[in-house]
Order: sequence, then structure tokens, then C-alpha cells
Amino acid sequence: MTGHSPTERLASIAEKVAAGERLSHADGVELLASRDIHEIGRLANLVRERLHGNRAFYNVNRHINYTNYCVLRCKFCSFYRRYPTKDAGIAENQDGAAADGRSLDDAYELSVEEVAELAAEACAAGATEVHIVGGLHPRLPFSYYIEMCAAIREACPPIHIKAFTAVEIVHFTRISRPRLSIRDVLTQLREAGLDTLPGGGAEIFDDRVHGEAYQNKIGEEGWFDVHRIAHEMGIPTNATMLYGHVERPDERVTHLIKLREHQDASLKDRAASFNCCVPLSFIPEGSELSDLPGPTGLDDLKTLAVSRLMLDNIPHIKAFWIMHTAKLAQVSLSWGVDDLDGTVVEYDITKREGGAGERRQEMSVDRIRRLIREAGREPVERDTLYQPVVRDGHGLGRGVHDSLGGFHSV
Ligand code: V47
Repeated sequence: MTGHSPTERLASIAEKVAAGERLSHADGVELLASRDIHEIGRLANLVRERLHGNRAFYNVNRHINYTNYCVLRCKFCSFYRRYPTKDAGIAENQDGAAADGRSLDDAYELSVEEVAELAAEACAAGATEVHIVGGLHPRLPFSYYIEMCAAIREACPPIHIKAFTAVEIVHFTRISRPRLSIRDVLTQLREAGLDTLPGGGAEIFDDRVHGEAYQNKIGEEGWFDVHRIAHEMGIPTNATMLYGHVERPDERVTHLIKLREHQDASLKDRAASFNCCVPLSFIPEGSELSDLPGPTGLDDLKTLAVSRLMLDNIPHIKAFWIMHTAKLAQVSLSWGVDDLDGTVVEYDITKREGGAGERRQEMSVDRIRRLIREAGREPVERDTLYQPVVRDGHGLGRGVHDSLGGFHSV
């Protein structure tokens, strides 16, 4: 396509989208470079409506972060706290901050009982899902995670347990005694109650970016190993892309294509696949990359739209309003996004004012539904597996959509 004007190149991409053809890496880069935000939105919306009509999904969930102690020091992360060791301790300055400048006062680890209590509260409030992730704690044994799943299952039998990112799963293989394989870790967690894996920790699949921003984290190979084995075992998972830090636009597109290739293989040969992709907008405040500006609103919209256009085999594109803001998440419902996460309640990994912000970050169902309605969409409460949830005032029921978009309780 070289030699053609940007308008001609966009027109040729539009033809491919209209014909349902797969977009190339060059197409993705062209879309991200284009300033025609309306045309990009129109194309992403075409695909979004082809897949989901006018429906916009949301879920009633609760995020639980069980510890912010972490052995990793990812530069983009404002969440982690160093674990004080008896022998080494942590050198504190006069303000009670560790050598890395992070406050020592807000480090925490929840007991199994505390996690189960939060899950029980969520259950009583009508949540269908708990989304549980935490730092890589240097001391907690693998039995803690097994007991956590079992205690939640006991406290709230019907709730869906979506827990532990790929890097946590790899951490569990390292701390288990005797050392377990990824498959064995997943098997034991599933026996204890785990249902699915969230998509966190993918960041950007690129060695240069990995070296610059999250050097000691598992790389692409480890992340895909966990998701491949989960899919082989019939455990659905999600995917993410953390964008807007030190990566280039072409590296975002490469990341999306790697997810697409993995999904092709899962759909062809494995028992489960990715349910959704969640493009995560980098929040610099409180991280070691706080001198970076983070993505603008237009960059967010473009990246969500391009994710929709490139990921032709992943059914849902989710906006996580915690990172995008509720306002942009609402607008994104016309830029390729069909799903909003969620009621959330508490979230500790990113906070509005950086590391020092409020953990309590809740969206009421009324507000989510209003955001969706005002965007001209029909709100549909879903469970983790995207089955519609029916509430009849006496608890939850499940329903199905028929081929004409009608809805029936089952
Ligand atoms: O793994 C960390 C990212 C992820 C920052 O699967 C940051 O349904 C932006 O994965 N700015 C956790 N992002 C969130 C996540 C997620 C959220 C909602 C739904 C699902 C799902 C998954 O957030 C981390 C990391 O990739 N992250 N720090 C930051 N400063």
C-alpha cells in the first residue's frame, strides 16, 4: 500500500472490514497512526455491532487484592510493597518510607478468612464473580491459595472464582513443595474451586519493552504457557494489553497479533479459549514511570477500537473503567467495546490519585446501566462466561439469547 495516501490506505482497510477479512500488522499500524478517529470508530463499531448488536454487557463483581507485597519491582506498578525480612529489614527514611520511596504503612496481606469474608459480602450483595489477584508474596505457601479458593467456595457456593494471573500461577509452581508443574497447580486450584483465570500480567509481548519496564516478570513464553495449559484443561481465560508506557504503536499491534494467533490455536485444538481482551490504559502516578504522560483519551479510544478490529477471533472487548474512567468507558461503547467491568467495589492496583488514592472504587448497577443506556445501548448483565443473568427479586437465574436477540430465562 506504500505510495497511497493515508485516506486511500484507510479506505482499503475499510473494504477489508466490510468484507470480514482479517487485518494485517501493517493495517493495525496504519489505523493507530491515522488521525481519522471517526472512521476508526465507525469500523470498530461495525464489527462490534456485527458481533453483539446493540447489547452492552456488564457484570456485578468484586475485585479482591489479597496482598500488595511483591517480590517483583515492575516499573509501571504503583501497587507493590517490599516485604520486610527479619534479618535484612527495610531501611526506612525519616518519613517511614522504604528506600524505594514507598510508604511502609499501607503494606498488607489478607488472611484466608478475610478473603472469604469479602467474598461472602460480595455474594450477599448479589455479585456473580470475585476477581482475585495479588502481588507475588515471598512467604505465603501454596496451601494459602488452595485454602482461599476452598473457603470462598464454602462461603458462597455459586460465586464464580476468577483468580490469579499467569505470573501468580508460575510463582505457585516455584513455591510449591515438591515443585508442581503449571498443570498440577491449575488442577489443584480447580479442585479447590477456581473457575477461570483473569488476563492480567500480559503487558506488552516484546523483549525490549519487557527489559525496560518489567525485567524480572515472566515473559511472553511463560504467560502463553499458562494460558495454553488452562485452555487445554478447559479453563477459559481473559487477555490484556497494558499500553501507553514505553512501547511503540507497532509493538501494540504485534502484541494483539500474538493474542490472535494463540486464540486461533485454542479455538482449533483446545477445550477453552479467551473470553475477552481488556486493553489497560497505563496510569503513571505513583509508579517509577511517573514522568511519562500516559495515554490521552484519543489514544485510549483508538487502542480500544484497533483491539476490536485486530482481534477478530476474541468475542468481547472490555473497558475497565477503573483505568479508562467511567466517562471514557461510556464513549468507548461506540468505539468497539461491548463490555464494562463491573461494580468492582474495591481496587488497589491502580488508584485515581496514584499510590496514595482511595482503594474503595465502586460503581453501582444503576450507574452502569445509565451509562450504557445514555450511550444508546441495551444493558445486559452477564456472568463471567457471558451468559445473561436474570434477577427476579429472589436471587439469580440464568438466561439465554435466541438467534433473533430475544431473551429467555432457563
Ligand atoms: O496485571 C498494573 C496492569 C493488571 C498498572 O481479566 C496497570 O477480566 C495500568 O489485569 N496502569 C491488573 N495498568 C488488571 C487486570 C484486569 C482488570 C480488569 C479485568 C480483567 C479481566 C483483568 O493491571 C496488571 C497489570 O497488567 N497494571 N499497573 C498501571 N499503573
